[in-house]
Amino acid sequence: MLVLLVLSPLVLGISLQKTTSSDADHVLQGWVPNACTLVICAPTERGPKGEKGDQGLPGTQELQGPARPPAIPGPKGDKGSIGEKGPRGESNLPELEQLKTQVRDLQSELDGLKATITKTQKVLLIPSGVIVGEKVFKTDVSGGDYDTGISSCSHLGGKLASPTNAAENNALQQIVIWHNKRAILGINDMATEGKFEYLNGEVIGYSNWAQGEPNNLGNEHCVEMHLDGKWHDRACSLEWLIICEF
Ligand code: MAN
Ligand code: CA
Repeated sequence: MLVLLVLSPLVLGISLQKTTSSDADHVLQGWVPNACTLVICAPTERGPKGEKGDQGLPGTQELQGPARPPAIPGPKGDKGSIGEKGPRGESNLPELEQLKTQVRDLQSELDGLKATITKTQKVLLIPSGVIVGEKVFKTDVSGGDYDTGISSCSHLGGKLASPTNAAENNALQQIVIWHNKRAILGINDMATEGKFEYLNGEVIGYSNWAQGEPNNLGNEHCVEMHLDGKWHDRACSLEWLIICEF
């Protein structure tokens, strides 16, 4: 009984709330098993207007911008060469300044990585290859005459080495020295005596002839590099270290 007394106001309260909805009959139907008191007591006509209720709770705040992202911490690693790093973590610097610092740090990190890659490539190529500019000279340490050189380099996807400037000549000379063998170049004057050309038929734009060369001694149409990096014209049937370029 006591329980009923306690519960009835609750039931009543809930039921009254429901009756204020637009479909009171439907709602009452739904509550019939436990709300007979309400059915009996509910007036058929509207009573006088009640006073206005309390003002509702304020709505949730809207249109607030998204939460500011936390400060971006600087990347790990050594201090770059460009200035001191800013404070890590919660910095008061404007976001743009933080980004600029990050870009600088990344740039110096990238420079470091590039240098490491270059060095690694260089070390891995020794003693059979050298990188110079965009070009790579490499030997598989095979030997042969001019025709063999042409075909074996082509087979490997390259060309017989043809230095086109002093830097390339020095790089090629390095391999010649490492192997202590003269190398055959991708240069000849087979088409016209004395007119040396690259393999594509273009007249050479750079040369490093030894003193007195080319002398065509006994009909020499090929070119070899000696250990001092100097060139000599030689008979194409001789054998040399084959160095290709890629
Ligand atoms: C031969 C000739 C010379 C050349 C030497 C190189 O004597 O081809 O021109 O300089 O060989 O050993
Ligand atoms: Ca010669």
